Amino acid sequence: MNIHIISVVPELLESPFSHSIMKRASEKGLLHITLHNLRKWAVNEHGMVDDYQFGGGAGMVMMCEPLVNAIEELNNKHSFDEIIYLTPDGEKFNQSIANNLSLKKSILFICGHYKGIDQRIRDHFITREISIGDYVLSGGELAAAVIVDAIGRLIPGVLNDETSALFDSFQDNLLAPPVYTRPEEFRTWKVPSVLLSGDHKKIEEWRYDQAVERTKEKRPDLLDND
Ligand code: 6GU
Repeated sequence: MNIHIISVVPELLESPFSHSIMKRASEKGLLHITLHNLRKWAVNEHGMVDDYQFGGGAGMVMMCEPLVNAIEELNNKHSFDEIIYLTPDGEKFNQSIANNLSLKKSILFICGHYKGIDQRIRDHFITREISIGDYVLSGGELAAAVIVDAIGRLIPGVLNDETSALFDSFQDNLLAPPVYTRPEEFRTWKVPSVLLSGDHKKIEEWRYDQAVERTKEKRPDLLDND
């Protein structure tokens, strides 16, 4: 999968994709992430990419010209399946959107800043608008990091059997069950005996029951969803 990200602070995104699973995905050639600095398409030598909003009001708006030039240049070269604008007023991100996006070949993410981008860009170029939750971040970069991580790990071959995404929380609208590792007893606190029984069918049943209990207790909203 090819992911391109346009941002005014691409440096913010260098670290999140350089470690652990995301790093492995790039090394295996399964995920290519390219960061683009919007200032490259600035309207003047001062790197101008935003301006005051018509009608008055506090806060700057990202201008049409730099972003449209950037989007058109990149889209001509890479022909994106989706051009996604990251914004607090977008559709709320979840595992089902992550699953859907992980099947795409090529995605362009646009990180908003300030008061956001000129509406005409949204009207004419953006295919999807996504938010990562009901709170406001100072820019779309951290949201891009969250979304790219969530979809990157779903690309076939990125995770191995041990880290398989099939058993993640949310894949079946259930939270994941509790997990334990050695030692079997720590300060008198014991690991549930079923996990040491070697009876795989019983272990599966226990995990499922625990997942349902946990979901009822912490996230009952997930259970009334279907
Ligand atoms: Cl995608 N962007 C910004 N700026 N704030 C957010 C967000 C995105 N999602 C939640 N809050």
